[in-house]
Amino acid sequence: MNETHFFNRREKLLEQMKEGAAIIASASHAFRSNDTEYPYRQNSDFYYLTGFEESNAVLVLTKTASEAKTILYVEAYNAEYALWNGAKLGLEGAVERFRVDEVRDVAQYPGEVKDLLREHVNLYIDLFDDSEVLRKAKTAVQELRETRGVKRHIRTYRDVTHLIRTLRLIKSSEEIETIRQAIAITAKAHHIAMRECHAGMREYQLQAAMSYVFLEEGAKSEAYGAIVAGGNNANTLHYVDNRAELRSGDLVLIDAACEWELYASDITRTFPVSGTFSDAQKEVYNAVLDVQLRVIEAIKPGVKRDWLQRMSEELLCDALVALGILKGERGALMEAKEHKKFAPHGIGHWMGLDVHDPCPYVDESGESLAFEPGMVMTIEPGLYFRSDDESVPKRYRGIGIRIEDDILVTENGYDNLSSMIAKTVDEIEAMCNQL
Ligand SMILES: [Mn+2]
Repeated sequence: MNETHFFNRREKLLEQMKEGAAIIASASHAFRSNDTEYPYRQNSDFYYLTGFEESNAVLVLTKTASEAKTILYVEAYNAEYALWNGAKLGLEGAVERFRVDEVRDVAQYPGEVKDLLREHVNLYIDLFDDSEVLRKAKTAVQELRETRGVKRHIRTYRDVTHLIRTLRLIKSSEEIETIRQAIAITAKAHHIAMRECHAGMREYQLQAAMSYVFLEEGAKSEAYGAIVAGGNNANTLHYVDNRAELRSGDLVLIDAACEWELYASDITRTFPVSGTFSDAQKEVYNAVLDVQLRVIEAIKPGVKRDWLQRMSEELLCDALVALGILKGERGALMEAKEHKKFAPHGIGHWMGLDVHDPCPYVDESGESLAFEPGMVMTIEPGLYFRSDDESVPKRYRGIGIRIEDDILVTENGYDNLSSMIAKTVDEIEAMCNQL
C-alpha cells in the first residue's frame, strides 16, 4: 500500500464528517516490566488513515464549508533518541512520505490545538481514548467555551472510530493481498506444526516451530496469542498456557496466525498428535467440518452474520443429536440452549487490521449488516466435550475441535482465503505423516 491509499481513506473520512475537526492519536508505548516496553504496535485506526508506524504522532483533520485540511504531527529529529533507538522519520521525511497538507512537530501540538479547534462546532475523537493528546484537546475545548467573545465553539463530541471502522469493513484489493500474505505464512506454519508434531513434545515446542516460520518469513508479530491445546486443554477456549505434554491418541487444537504489515490472519486447525484420527475423533471432526463447509457455502452478498450464526447453531445442534450427545427435537433443544454447552462461541468475526476487526455488525436500527463484496469474516465452528463431563458418551470425552478459515465475500459468493491449509481428515493425516 502506498501513500495514495492512505490519502484516499482520509478523503473518505472527510466526506463522512460534518463541519468540524477530527483528532486521532497514535498508540502509546506499553511497559512490560520496569522500563522495558512491549514491542510497539500502531493503533489500527491511526494506521488505517496514515500508514505511519511511529509512536508520538497525531493526525488532525479539519473541515469547513469551503476547505478540508490534514495535519500530521510527528516527532522531529532528536540526536539523543537517534543514538539509542535509531532515527525516526522526522519532519522532512514525513513531508516526502505522506500526502498530507502539513507536517508539524508534535512538540507544538499542545500549544496549537486550541487554534485548530477555534470556530469548529464538532470534534471527532475516539470517545474512549484517554490519552494525553485527547486530554489536551478537551482542555482546549473548555478554554474556548470560557473565552469571552468566542461565539462558535465545540458543542458535540462525535465518535470518529465508528466512521473509520465502517470504512474498514470493505477491504480494498491491496488489503486483501496483504491478508493473503499473512495467510500464506500462517499456512506454512500450520503445515510444519502438523508435520513436526509427535507424542512427548510440549505444546510450546509446536508453538516455537510456528513462531520460527513467522519470523523467518518476515512477519513482525503473531496476530494474537497462540493457542496450542493438546487433548482436553482444547476445551478451555482461551487456553494460552501451552506447556502441557502432547500425548499419543490425543488431538491438538492450534489457533495461531501471524500479522503481515499490520493485517491479521486467524486460523485454527485440529489434528491428531500421532498423525491418525481415532474413530470417535473422526466422527466429531467430520461433524464440525460439515458444519463449517455448509456455513461457508452460504456466504454471498446480502447474507447476514446473524443468519450464519443461527444456521451454525442449528447444524451443530443436529450434529450433537446425531452423535447421541443431545436427545430430543432441535427446536426444544435450541430453545433450552442445550447446544450452547458444547458449542459456546460465535460462528465468526470480522478480520482485518485487528484480528477481531472492531467494524460494526449492525446498522443504525440494530439490524445485522448484509454482506458486501470486500468484507472478510472468519468461520470457526467448534464442538467441545470436557473429559470430566459424564453426560457425554465416554468415547467423546476430552475431545475439543475447532476449524477456522478466513473468508472473503466476493461479487458472486465467497473466496476461502485459507483454503490451501490441510483440512479434511485425509489431507490432515497425509500432512501429519509427511516427512
Ligand atoms: Mn477467530
